[in-house]
Amino acid sequence: MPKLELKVEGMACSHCKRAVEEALKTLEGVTSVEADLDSGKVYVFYEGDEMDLNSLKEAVKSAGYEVVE
Ligand SMILES: [Cu+2]
Repeated sequence: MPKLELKVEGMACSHCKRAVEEALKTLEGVTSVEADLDSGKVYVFYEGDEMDLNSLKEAVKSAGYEVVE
């Protein structure tokens, strides 16, 4: 399964982690999301040809966090 790796700023606790994961999971094509609080890395697993990076960024932003990479 294809995977994208994002670096997200602002996640401080398990609530942040869940907020980011849930926001990304609502996107079309996304099958699962795993956020790591320590590193700020968020792994997005998806199906289909390509995932639109901008919609991922928007979803993270609307949850109140920022994709920095
Ligand atoms: Cu938090």
